[in-house]
Amino acid sequence: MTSPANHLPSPVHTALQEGILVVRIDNPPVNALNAAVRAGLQAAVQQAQSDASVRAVLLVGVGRAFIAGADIREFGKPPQEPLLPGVCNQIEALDKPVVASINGPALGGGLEVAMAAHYRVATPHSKLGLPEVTLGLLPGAGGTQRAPRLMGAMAAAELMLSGKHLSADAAHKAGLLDAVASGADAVDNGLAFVRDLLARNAPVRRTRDQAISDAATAPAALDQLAADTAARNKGLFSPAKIIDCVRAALRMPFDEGLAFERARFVECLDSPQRAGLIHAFFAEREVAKIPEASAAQPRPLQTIGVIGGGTMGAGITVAALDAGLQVTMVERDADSIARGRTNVEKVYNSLVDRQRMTAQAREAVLARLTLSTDYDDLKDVDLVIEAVFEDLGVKKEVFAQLDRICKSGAVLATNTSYLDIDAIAAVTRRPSDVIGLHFFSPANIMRLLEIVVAERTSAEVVATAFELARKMKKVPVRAGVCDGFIGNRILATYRQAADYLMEDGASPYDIDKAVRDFGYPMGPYQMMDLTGGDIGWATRKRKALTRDPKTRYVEISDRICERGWFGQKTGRGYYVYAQGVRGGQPDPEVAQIVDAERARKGVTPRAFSADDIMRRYMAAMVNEGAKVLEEGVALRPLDIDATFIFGYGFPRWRGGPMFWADAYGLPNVLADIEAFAKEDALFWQPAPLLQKLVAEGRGFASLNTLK
Ligand code: 3H9
Repeated sequence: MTSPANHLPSPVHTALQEGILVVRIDNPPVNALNAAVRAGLQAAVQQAQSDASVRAVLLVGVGRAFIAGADIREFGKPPQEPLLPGVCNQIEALDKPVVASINGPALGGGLEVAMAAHYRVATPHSKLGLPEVTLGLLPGAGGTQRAPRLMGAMAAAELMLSGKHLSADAAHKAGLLDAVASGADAVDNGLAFVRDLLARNAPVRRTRDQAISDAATAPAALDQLAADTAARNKGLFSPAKIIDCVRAALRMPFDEGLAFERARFVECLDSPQRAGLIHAFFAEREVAKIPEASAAQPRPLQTIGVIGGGTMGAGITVAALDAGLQVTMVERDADSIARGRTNVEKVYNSLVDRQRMTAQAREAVLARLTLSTDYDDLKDVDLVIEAVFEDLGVKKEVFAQLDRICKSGAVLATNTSYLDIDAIAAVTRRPSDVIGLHFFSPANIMRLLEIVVAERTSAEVVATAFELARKMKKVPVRAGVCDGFIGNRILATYRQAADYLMEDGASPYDIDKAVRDFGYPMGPYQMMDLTGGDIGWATRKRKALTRDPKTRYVEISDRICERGWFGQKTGRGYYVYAQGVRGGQPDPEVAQIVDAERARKGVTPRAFSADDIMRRYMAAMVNEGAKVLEEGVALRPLDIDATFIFGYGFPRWRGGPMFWADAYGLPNVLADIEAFAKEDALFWQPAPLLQKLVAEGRGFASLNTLK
């Protein structure tokens, strides 16, 4: 069979076996439903209809997935016939039984195809879900109408709003599957199932004809769910539309419900959030594509050493244990190692308390942890991560020790967040084995891992670090050495812009609110209170010696720290934190400090709207991002996007700062910077790369492919 779309062989093959038309979908890697697959499915339906010897149809996916959904690379391009909703309707309309035999993921449009079939069976390791919400969409091929008929309206709404994947067992219990097969082969499972149907003369059973089991109670429950969803998904477009579609399923005949769904789907498809979320989906995967991946193989990675049992060291230890690795944690004395053990155990105890883990499983994990106060115990580890106090001298001492002790070929990693890794590597006789692994706190939770490649780091060591990230399910971003690498360097710049705004007239509370309204979970001053003002204070003191005296320096944070107000941990920072009350309250005394600093500097406060605030905040972020790119500290704009989405709370639906900049328009970003430069030309120096892109009429997206 050829695909009419492009005259290539069709990715859908059919074969008649015992009167059963076996339809194999073969579009690696995950059988996404592109135009050729849709055309192939349509042709297979026509074949089944017109060939009298076909008694039933079996749909299977070749390889590791049934179907992972619509081909999301097609979104944003002109739609190509046949469209998936029509194909699903044709499958359902067949008057011979159609069975979907699922192996692996049946997601989004993939599950919609399966729900349009008359029966469903799956291998035990299959995953079923409607994750469109994570891409700014809703199930648009009948999913919002068929899922309520199979599993009930509320369960369907919850599945679609969560984007979660159900296990085969859970999907069976929920009513999505007729059976979980014991065998691993989808064709064998499916053939056995169809044979049984035929033997029983089982009828065609169309999902569209089934009643919704909770039709009486769902409307009121959906109102409550809608209210909860609005509160939970601030700023997101598609969740409310999903609920509207489920309401339509309850209220309208099936075909009207489908038309209603289609209209809402197109609204989602056209929304900028869809574009941002799909960019984030691909960025999450593209970051692992680095030059070293093709140039070298990772070294063996079974055993890890972690130096330090504080918050960071313990978090890294948990991440490594969760990845199935053997971990040796080293601390300087018995008290510190006991504290390290407690920090690690706390995480697993809490899982056991919340019944997310059995006590037995906790013991099995902790059995892979060795605690020691002797560096010599690191002599056999494959990779060691140092997470000690952030001081170059201390780190150099640690690396000199590691160089003496660790076996040849061990990867020596530092978790520094800004120190010069070349200088750390230089104290060893093996600088090519040294790399930065910058985890974010809490290290067992945060997805971002900045992999900092120093001057002499070998490709093999880089590949090993990426392999570690893969095992830990992190989002690895390759960064070069500079003060703060990608994330903290750009953060420092936009934080500076925020401080200027504050001194010039915006209150810290106005700034935090504008940033939250943009989509961040919290603003920069709330963040500072959370992480501890003393950390930034120490950095500012360190940098004071080298700071260009012409640079504008805002001292408000110093005034606050001088009072011992370091944020949440001291009960006071930019906000006051009353005992037992969640979140902080604005502090009138902080407002007085801000006023006093303005007066001391002779600044007459101006009014800034939320839009004024965000334009400066974002312009600073994007401009520094362009500089980071130009210097090769980040490989591509998408690496910066992934850094901020997965490590700094940047709203995923905006696609990351560089993607946002393209959408806002680079000429607009540049015009803003040039306007702000009239107030402070030193801070607002446009990045030459930004100027170049504007002059050439290009966007950051044009730099996303590696040469
Ligand atoms: C939808 O269905 C809309 C419909 O309701 C309505 C239509 C009208 N398309 O993640 P991996 C690529 S919306 C295109 O590394 P894993 C992926 O980029 C869709 N490409 O593997 C990667 O490419 P590369 C709803 C896709 O084993 C490669 O496949 N469905 C798609 O860790 C391997 O992916 C979803 O949201 C796609 N749909 O995980 C499911 N999916 O090798 C999205 C994957 O070049 N997909 N690719 O980097 C997933 O969740 C995971 O990929 C999956 C496999 C669990 C399937």
